[in-house]
Parts: sequence; C-alpha cells; structure tokens
Amino acid sequence: MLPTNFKNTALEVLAEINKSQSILLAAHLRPDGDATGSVSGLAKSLQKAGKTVETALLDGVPERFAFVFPEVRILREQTVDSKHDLIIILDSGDETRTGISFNRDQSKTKLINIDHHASNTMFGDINYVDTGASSTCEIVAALLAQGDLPVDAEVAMSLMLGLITDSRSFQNEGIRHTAHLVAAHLLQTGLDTSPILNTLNSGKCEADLRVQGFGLSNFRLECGNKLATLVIKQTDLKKLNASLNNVFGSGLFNQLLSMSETIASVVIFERDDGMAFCEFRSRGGVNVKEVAVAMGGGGHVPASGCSRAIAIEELAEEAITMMKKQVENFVESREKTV
Ligand SMILES: [Mn+2]
Repeated sequence: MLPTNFKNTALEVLAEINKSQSILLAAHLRPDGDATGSVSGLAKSLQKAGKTVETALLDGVPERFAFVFPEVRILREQTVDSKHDLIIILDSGDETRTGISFNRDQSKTKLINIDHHASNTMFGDINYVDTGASSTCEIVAALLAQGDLPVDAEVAMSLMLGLITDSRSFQNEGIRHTAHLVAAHLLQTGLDTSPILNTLNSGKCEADLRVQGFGLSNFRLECGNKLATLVIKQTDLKKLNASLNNVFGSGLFNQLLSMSETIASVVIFERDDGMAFCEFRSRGGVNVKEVAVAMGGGGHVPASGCSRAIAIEELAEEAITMMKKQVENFVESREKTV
C-alpha cells in the first residue's frame, strides 16, 4: 500500500510518532470527508496506541461527519500555544489553510505535514506529501500499516470516509491501485460501510436540493458547451432559505460536469460577510489548479478553489475569464497533438 518512494518519509514520521506522547492533529477550515476522516482516523489509532491526542479544527466537525469522530478535545482557537510533543497537520496544502497559528518551541515540538495536494508548500519539518494518493486518508492508512499502529473497524470507518469522498467513490482520473489496496485493507477489519454510504447518498437537506435546483436552472455554457459557469449570490440563497453550506452540500460542482460536452465548471458564490468563493472542477485533464493558484487558492488538477474578500461580480468576471482561457488553451493543445 505504501509507495516505495515514500518508505523513508513514512519511517521518519513513524519515528517522531513513536517518541512523542502528546500529539496535536489539525486539518483545514470547513473540513470535508478527507480532513475529518484523516484527523479522526489517526486520532483513534494513536489513542489506541496509548498516546494523548488533541485536535485543532477552527470550524469544528461538520455534523454529518460527527459519527466518525472519537472522544477527543477539539481546540477551536485562532492561536494555539502548543506544548505538545508533536503537531501533525493533515490534508492542508499550506499551514494557513488551518486558519490557526501554531505557537511552538521548534526545538521541542516538531510539525509534520501529511497531504496529497499538488499545491502543497512543504511547510513542515517533515513533509509526507504524496500527490498521487487519492486522499490524505489513503496516506494515513498506509502509514499506520507500515508502523503496525492499531487499525480496527473504528479507525477504518474514519479513513474509509475520506477515501470514498476524495476519490469520488474511486472514480478520480488516474486513481492509483494503492487506493483500492487501502480500501481492501480497511474492509478486512470488518468495517460496515453503510453509515458512510447512507450519509453520502441520503444525507442532503431540503436547502441543499433547492440550491441544486437553482444551479441546474441558472448555469450558463461557454466555449461551445465545454465550460459550465454558475453564479450564486446571497440574494439567491436568501430566496431559497439557504446558506453557503448548502452550496457545498448541493453537489453542483461535480454535477455541472455531467453533460457530455462539458469538461470544466466554475461555481462562484458568496457568504453573508462579503467573502466570495470559487470552486473549479474539470475532467479529461483541464488543469483548474493553475487557475485557482493564480487567483490565490489551491487544490488539485481536476478540483480546486479559492476565496477572496471582494465583490462577487468582480471575482466571477476574473474566474470566468481565466477558465475560458484555460479551456480554450486545453482544447487547442489537444487538437495539436491529435
Ligand atoms: Mn483531501
């Protein structure tokens, strides 16, 4: 399960874990299935191995994923004075993605960065960044197996959540065989995946579906139907009795790619405090990470995002202009190679 080129890094991480007693685990803001799964899976395993574990998640744990979270202290402060032996930041391309500044004595408290984002800035004392991994949960599972750390059905429940969500149920382009090996390993614990599948397949609320309906009625097509764009303003959300979370819960980002001609999508939406967000998706190789990074965000080649405190109209114009260019360039270079 562990790619051979990561063996040494994994051993370095395990050596730090072994010599640490108190360990702080953190992940990015608005934690998704992978962030929640990797923090909680690693937390459970380390607790079972006798370690004292705390977590730092500024936004807390999303309610729909709370079922995978163990009894563990969750720090929700913007500044954490860490006296822990070790800090491990998971699923975050940059330390700032946690929304937390970690004050630590660098000679006593090492910081480990475990992630799979191609935009990772290598901010840790040790960086285990495997951009070919489907999810951070896949990396954590490989790490635990390598280190003979406890992996029972409870640990597996957490890790499977991130594995399924980040791989879009093993449908990501270029998914590596190791994602399937990790899944098999997790299932061997006797894990019952039905709580995860129920949450993912039937976990929507009315406002999620209303936003989905709005999006499907109001998206626009550019570049000969190759690019789908959608702007959702606060006024739209208010009319639907919905909020920002319902945009994330709607499933729209990927759904806009379900038209046969469409290879990229961008959804621009805003929060009630004036923060505007973009989510980019693509298939077939269009690099939306480049667009997100150029706009101050990050992510993966087929899925990325950014946010800024500017007017939504302004962010939308910039995002749509850049995406049009990205799609046109992609189509042009593809035609050249055919
Ligand atoms: Mn992830």
